[in-house]
Amino acid sequence: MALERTLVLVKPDGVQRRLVGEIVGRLEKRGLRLVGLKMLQVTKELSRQHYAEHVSKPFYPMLEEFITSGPVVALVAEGPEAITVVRGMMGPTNGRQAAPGTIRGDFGLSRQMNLIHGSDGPDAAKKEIGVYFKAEELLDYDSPLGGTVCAGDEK
Ligand code: D4T
Repeated sequence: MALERTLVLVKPDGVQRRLVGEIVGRLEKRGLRLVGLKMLQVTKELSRQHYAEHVSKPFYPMLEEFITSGPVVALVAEGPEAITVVRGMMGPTNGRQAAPGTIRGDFGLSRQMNLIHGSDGPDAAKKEIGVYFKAEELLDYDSPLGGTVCAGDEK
């Protein structure tokens, strides 16, 4: 079992709807450890870096307009299988198809304004953490309560 780091964004709709605490709180309550956290304005250049695989798709101009429309909260969450765990908590891309209990299923109805981004695999996580955070912005700190979140052989 791998201890992983994943990049999470609370997108502009999440910030505007005052859902930052709710979304970040869910990640914390699940047991994930925050190792980096900040609010920032995504620029067009940053959007193109983040969504490089989507830049040539028909929906990209609208996606760029949305993701640059207001501040986002970016964070790096760490935990055993954190990438899969966060993807499960998010629910599928389209909020209308997301099950109750997921973040998108509890708070969203949109495919574009879907509140949260989470890396979809280890390669994406590595790339996206590098896009949003400098190495010195990620903090390694003692976490005595970590022992109550999962057993040693689960990390
Ligand atoms: P992100 O990457 O934001 O966590 O979302 P997903 O991983 O769930 O979804 P994705 O990469 O397929 O899409 C990225 C982003 O584009 C928006 N989108 C997607 C859109 O506006 N119209 C579309 O047709 C699609 C497929 C939603 C998320």
